[in-house]
Parts: sequence; structure tokens; C-alpha cells
Amino acid sequence: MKIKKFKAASMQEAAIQIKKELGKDAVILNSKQIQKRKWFGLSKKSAVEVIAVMDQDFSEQRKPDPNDTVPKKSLEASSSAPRVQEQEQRVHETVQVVLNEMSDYQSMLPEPLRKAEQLLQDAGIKDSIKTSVMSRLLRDSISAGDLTEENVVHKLQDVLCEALPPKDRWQEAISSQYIVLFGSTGAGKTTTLAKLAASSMLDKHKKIAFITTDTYRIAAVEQLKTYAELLQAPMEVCYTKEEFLQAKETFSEYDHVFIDTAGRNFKEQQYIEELKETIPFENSIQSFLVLSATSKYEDMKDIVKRFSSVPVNQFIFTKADETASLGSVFHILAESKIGAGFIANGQNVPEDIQSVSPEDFVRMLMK
Ligand SMILES: Nc1nc2c(ncn2[C@@H]2O[C@H](COP(=O)(O)OP(=O)(O)OP(=O)(O)O)[C@@H](O)[C@H]2O)c(=O)[nH]1
Ligand SMILES: [Mg+2]
Repeated sequence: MKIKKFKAASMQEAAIQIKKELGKDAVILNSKQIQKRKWFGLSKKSAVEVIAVMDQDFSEQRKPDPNDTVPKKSLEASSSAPRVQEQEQRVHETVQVVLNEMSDYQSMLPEPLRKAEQLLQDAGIKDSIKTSVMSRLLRDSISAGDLTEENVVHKLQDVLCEALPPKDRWQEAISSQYIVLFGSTGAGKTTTLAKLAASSMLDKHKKIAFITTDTYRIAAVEQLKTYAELLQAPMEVCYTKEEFLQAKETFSEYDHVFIDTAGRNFKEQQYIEELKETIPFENSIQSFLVLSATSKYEDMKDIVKRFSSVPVNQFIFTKADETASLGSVFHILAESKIGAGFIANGQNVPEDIQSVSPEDFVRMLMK
């Protein structure tokens, strides 16, 4: 596999050089007009810069089989559509190798693809995904013959959306009577619960109530009580499953009951068991696993795994405003079957939260 940059006075000259150095099966990856300096930089001359690639192995495979009785057309002679298709196919097959092998392949890419590569880099997308996305982009852009920045960025967004859970797993909104949020310590559960409750009441004019099972921290009850008082909504504090069932019954006439839980170190399985013991998860309960977008990917992944025995409807990612990239959130979603219900991006209640579709999320990721 060889990739090389050629500079020549014209495309024809470049083609001769490429054929001489890489052979007739070489594929042109990119070409652009450049200005070549002459006479110690005093004058300029137009020239072309061409990046060509030659996949030796592929070329070997394509050598004519002596036992083949059907005469094959010379590849060089056929410069029409089938030749173009062959080249596209070959680009696809070789680009994977190029991306894997070339440490400085970015400089070889056409400008719009370089932009896409940079966006993936800035978003913190891991190398394995980046490589396959770039391969797909290159192949699709060349097939469609529309290598503009706008089209490539559009295509990039489509490819990333395809990697996420399907659309119907997103934007579930607040649909059940009982809504419970759980997740690690300080992830933003209570604040997010207050945001969701406030918008249900203020925007949708729903009758709401609160339950908290967070009796672990003394201040936790006070924190939720403050929001309940501001919204003039009733609140019950529950220490046991019996108290929880009683509170559920008390609020059975309410449109939505927002349930807060204690943040614990959920690496300890016993806390997950305690949560399940206090709250009997069943269909009338809509449950959200709250994760901070500022967490490390491995930590988020671990929490998701530990909550696999709890029925989780959707994720809520908080603190999107505090991180430079949503790459780890993308990876968690891409590996999961459930979507994100909401993304919170600030401390203000109730405004700093939004429901998202896969397309919305990808736009946020690319910002
Ligand atoms: N920047 C930012 N801060 C947030 C966001 N959501 C919550 N916070 C802040 O994060 C801190 C913890 O929020 P809480 O809502 O108390 O978190 P919690 O998960 O209920 O915490 P525990 O109950 O102790 O587990 C508070 O200072 C919040 O204001 C967000 O989307 N962005
Ligand atoms: Mg809390």
C-alpha cells in the first residue's frame, strides 16, 4: 500500500508521473491547483498537487487468471463509467488501510474531509469509530461526486445518527404518572427533577407532587422541599417501601409525581438493591438514569452496567455546559439500546434542560 503526493505543471504531467511511480492501477485521492514559486520566490507559476494511492495487494488480486478463457478488456483502455466504479470501490478498500496506517493521513485528505475529521477529533470520538466514519464518508462522497464541505458535514451527521439508538427511543418526554430519577452522587438528580417538575407545572399546567427517598443526606430533604414550596406542590419523605407505597397512594390523583433518590456510590451493589427495595419498579413508573456528561467514559459505562438490573427508560445527561466535548456521551449512547430523554446544560431551574432527538444530539456533539 503506497500513498504519495505529486506536484506537476498539469494534470496530464501528474498522471504520467503517477503511472511511472505507482503503476497504472493507482487511484487519485485528491487534486488541487497550487502556486509554485520560481526564481527564488520572485515569480509564481500555476501547478497541480495530486495525492495518489496504490494498493499493491489489491492490484495483485486483480491480475488476469491465465486459466480464464474469457478475454478481459485492458483496464487502461476503459476510461468510462465501469472504470470510475472500480476506482471508487478500490478507494473504499484502500482507505481503511490508509487511515489505519498513515499517522499523518489528515494532510492527505481533501479539505472537506479534513474538516469532518477535525469535527470528530474535537468531539472526542474514539479512533476506531473515527476511522470507520471517515471511510464511509470518503466512499459515499466519492460515489455521489459531491465533495463539498456542506455535503460532507451533512453526511457526517447522518452517519453519526445511524450509530445511535433508533429515534423512537428518544424524546419520550414526561409521559407516566410517576417519574423517578436515580444515578451517582452529585450527578444533578434533584436539580433536574425540579426542572422537569417546574416545566410540567408551568408549561403544561399539570398537577404535580414530590416524593423523596433521599433520607441519606440531611440537606437533601430541605433541597427538594425548597423547590416544592416554590412550586406550591406537596411533598412526602419516605424511609421505607411501605412509606413509599403509602405516598404513591396519597398522590394517586395527581398528574405527575416526581420522585427523588439518594446519590450513592453505586459501585457498591448493595445500594442498587436498596433502591430496588424502596421503589418497586413497574410500568406506571418512568425511570431515568442521570449521568453527568463531565464523567469519564469508563465510569459512565460502569454505572450503566451496574444499573442493568433496574428498568431504565432513558438517560438524562447533565452538565453538558461544563464539558468541552460530548464524545463519551456519544459512546455510551451508541453502545446502548436506550436513548437520551433530556440533556441539562446549566444550573438554572427550570430553563437549563432540553429534550433531544438523535439529530439534535449530533448537532450538539458537532458544535
Ligand atoms: N453546570 C451545571 N450544573 C448542574 C447541572 N445540573 C445540576 N448541576 C449542579 O450540580 C450540583 C449537584 O446537583 P444536585 O441536583 O444536588 O445533584 P444530585 O444528583 O441530586 O446530588 P446528590 O443527591 O447529592 O447525589 C448542584 O450544584 C447543581 O446546581 C447542569 O446541567 N449544569
Ligand atoms: Mg439530590
